[in-house]
Amino acid sequence: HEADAFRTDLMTITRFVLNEQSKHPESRGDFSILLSNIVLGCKFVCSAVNKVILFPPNQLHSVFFYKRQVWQNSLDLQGRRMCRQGEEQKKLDVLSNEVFVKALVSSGRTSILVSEEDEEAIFVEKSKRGKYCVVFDPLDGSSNIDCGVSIGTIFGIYMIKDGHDACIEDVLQPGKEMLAAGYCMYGSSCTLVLSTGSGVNGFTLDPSLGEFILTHPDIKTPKKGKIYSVNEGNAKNWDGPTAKYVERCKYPTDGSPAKSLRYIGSMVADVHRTLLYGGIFLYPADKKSPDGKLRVLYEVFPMSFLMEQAGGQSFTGKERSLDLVPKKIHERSPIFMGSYDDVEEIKALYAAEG
Ligand code: AHM
Ligand code: MG
Repeated sequence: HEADAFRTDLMTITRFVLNEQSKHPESRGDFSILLSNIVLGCKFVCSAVNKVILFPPNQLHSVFFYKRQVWQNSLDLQGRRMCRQGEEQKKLDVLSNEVFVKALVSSGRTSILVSEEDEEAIFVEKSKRGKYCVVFDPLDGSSNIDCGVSIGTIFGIYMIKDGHDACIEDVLQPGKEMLAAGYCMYGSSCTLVLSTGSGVNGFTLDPSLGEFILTHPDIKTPKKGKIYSVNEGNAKNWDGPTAKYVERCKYPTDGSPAKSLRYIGSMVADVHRTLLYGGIFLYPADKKSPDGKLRVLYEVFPMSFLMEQAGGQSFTGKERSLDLVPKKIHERSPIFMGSYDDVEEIKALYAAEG
C-alpha cells in the first residue's frame, strides 16, 4: 500500500524521543543526548558485526575479530593476511564495550556505568558527569558469534534523582526504578527496541540512511502464546515447578495444543521473538546454578521492563523480577518472562510449592 511503498514521513528514533520529551517541559534534552550516544554505539556494533571476518576454526582463533584495516584491504576468508605481525586484534565484545563506554562518557550525561565486560562499575570523572547511570551488556550471546547467529546489546537507564554525588547504590536499585530500557538486535536486520516507561516501540536501521526508523509502534505481547523457549539440556537439574511447567508445555492437561519449542541461546533474539509472537522464555535456577545464569542488572531488568511495558510479565520464581533488589552489580537471577497468561501458570506452580 502506498503509505508503505513510498514512506515519506520518517519517524526516526531521535525525532520520536524528542517528541516524547516535549511532553516533559522540565526535561532539558539530556535524555535524547544520552540516547543518541547509545544509538551511535549500536550502529557501530551493527557495522562491525556485518564486516566481521570468520577465521577458519582451529586455524587461527575461532572467534570473530573486527579488523578495519584487513576488511578494507582484503576479503581473504583464509585469514592469512590477517595475521601480519603488528596488526591489532580485538575480540568483538571487548571492542563493543570500549565503544559504548567511550560514547557514554563523552555524552557528559552519565555518572556510573556497569558493563558485563567490566568487573567493577565505572565512575565517570567528575568534569564529565551527568544525572544518568547506564547498565549494559555490550554484546550478549557472544557464544553465537562464530556461526553468525543473532546477537545483541542490552541496556537499562537509571537516574540520580536528588543530585547527590553518584554512589554504587544508585545502580543497586530494583528494576522498577529504571527510567528506560532497551536492546538492539543484530540479526537479519538491525532492530532497536526501546521503552521509556510508556509502552514499547521498535525501530529498524535503514542502512542507506544510517537512521533507526519507527517500524514497530506500540508493541504488545499476545496475552497467551504458543511457544516455550528454554535450554532443555539442563532439565535433569531443574526444580519441581520448572520441570512440571515444561512438561505441561509438551503434554497440556487442559485440552490446549502443545507448545512449540524455539531456543536460539541468544537472550536478545529469544526475548525479541517472545515479545512479538508471545509465549514464554525461561532461564530457571537449577541444581548446578541456583541463581540461574542471567545477570540481574543488564539482562533480567531491562528485558523484564520491556516485557511488562508490552503487557507481559516477568517472574524470578519468587517475586516480580522488577521488584528484586540487587546487592551486587553482577548478580544473577532465574527468570520466567513472556505472555501474561503463560507467566501466571508458572507463578501458580511456584506458589503451590510454597
Ligand atoms: P553470555 O553473556 O556469556 O553471552 O551469556 C548469556 C547468554 C544469553 O544470551 C542466553 O540467553 C544464554 O546465555 C544462553 O545460555 P545457555 O547456553 O546456557 O542456554
Ligand atoms: Mg550477556
